[in-house]
Amino acid sequence: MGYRILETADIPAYLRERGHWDDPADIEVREVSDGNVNRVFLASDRAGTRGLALKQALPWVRVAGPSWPLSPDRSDAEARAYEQLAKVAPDTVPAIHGYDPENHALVMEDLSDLEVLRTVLNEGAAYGPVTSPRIGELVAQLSFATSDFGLPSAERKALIAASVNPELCEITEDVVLSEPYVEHEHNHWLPELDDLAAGFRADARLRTEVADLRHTFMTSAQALLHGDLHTGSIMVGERAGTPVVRVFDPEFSFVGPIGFDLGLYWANTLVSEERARALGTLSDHADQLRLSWEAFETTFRGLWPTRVDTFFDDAYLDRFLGRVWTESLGFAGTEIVRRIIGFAHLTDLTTLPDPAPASRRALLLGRELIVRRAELTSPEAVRELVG
Ligand code: SR1
Ligand code: MG
Repeated sequence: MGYRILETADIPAYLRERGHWDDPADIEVREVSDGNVNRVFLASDRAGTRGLALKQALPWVRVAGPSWPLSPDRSDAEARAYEQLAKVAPDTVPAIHGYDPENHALVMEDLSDLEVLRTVLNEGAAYGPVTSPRIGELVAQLSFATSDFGLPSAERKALIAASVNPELCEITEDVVLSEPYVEHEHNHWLPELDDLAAGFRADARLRTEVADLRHTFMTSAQALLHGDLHTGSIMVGERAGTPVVRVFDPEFSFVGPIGFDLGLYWANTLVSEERARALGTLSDHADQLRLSWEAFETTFRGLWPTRVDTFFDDAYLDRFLGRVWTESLGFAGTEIVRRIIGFAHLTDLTTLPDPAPASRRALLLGRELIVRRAELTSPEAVRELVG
């Protein structure tokens, strides 16, 4: 394989070797891998005063094992994305202490004082006023800075070339943007949803709209994306009494349509809303799409006067943002659908005592977002649809 796959016992010596830790005898390590794709370890000193996180890409998809091989070079995309994110929003990503391309390992800030947003929502917490605005602002900052509005044309071409991430894009093109609409071994669903799963596969209108979104994903090089911006890629909490939001895991990053990042976040907020509705714990769920969009739009418009190419005029900005809005809704719909009848389901729904009714509602909402995205011209219109 040509590189060292690190086990828990290897981490102290590895951190010493890489200059991250002086005394390997004073390190305790635990594996905390949680996502579908990689391994993550947390190292701390015995006094519990210092911690580091180490993430390593395996040559396969972690949850599938060697039967689903995947180039570990995806760690390069993640390291590059963190560099860009740190330029525009250093307070919204973990500090990166080092990247080892030979072993596909990133050493970074330990965020274990924070919690994964999906986890806190599943436990019944509200979003609060900070998280969604911060996510919208971050998407605007990253996307403006890496678009043709933020970078001169030649630099943009270099960024696009440097950021190609073919294998992970192909995973998205497959598991999000096609497999749920055809027969595929990755797909699974609750038996109570047999009718909808079959109906979606036979739905020609839906298929064409998803094909349109898939082609947009494949061809629309608007800006650098996080690429997998769901509520499991966001940590929240407080430090010194101040709310903290950190976005991590940008290994699916590439230069693509901005609406893919917003859409994934929106889908996950809408699914969290269905969970809360089912449990009778609805709080501020219904505000999150609007809050993140408003922050995105305000930040993007605020950056517009700094654009490097003024041939793009103010009327074009309106048109551009309208397109981003519409595409975001469509991508949100595809993310909802794949999380229920495709691969990689969401604990928001799977841990409900009776997941079928909420899953059904979410699936139908996902379809509407895809096929009616052009008619839904405001957050209020989406609200009416959600009901
Ligand atoms: C095989 S990877 C499946 C999913 O996990 C990641 O977090 C992405 O969301 C991907 O689609
Ligand atoms: Mg991930």
